[in-house]
Amino acid sequence: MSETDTRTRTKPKIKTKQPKLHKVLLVNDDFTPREFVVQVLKAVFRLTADTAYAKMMVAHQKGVCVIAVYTREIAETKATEAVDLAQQNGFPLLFTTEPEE
Ligand code: NFA
Repeated sequence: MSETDTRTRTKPKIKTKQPKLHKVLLVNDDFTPREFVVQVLKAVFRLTADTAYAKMMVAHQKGVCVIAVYTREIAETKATEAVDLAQQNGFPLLFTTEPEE
């Protein structure tokens, strides 16, 4: 004779949320050489030469370009790394971060 299973089967609610993503923005300036910007985009953000050149040109022509999106800490670390690299080479190149909508 079979018995009824009376165990509670409620699935525990998983409370983890997706972390908010943050954009890294490249800001145009009149002094940093185009080739240096491309080198930074390749080294810090692992862009291909073609993508790096295209994004550099968007910032050059429009004033700003989204380079990539990451979790907040990674976005901030990469932006800082890129700005440090520029400063070590005497360029005023600027990267900023902001949360995605
Ligand atoms: N505007 C810079 C130049 O003409 C190139 C540049 C592009 C700088 C994108 C910063 C960001 N040398």
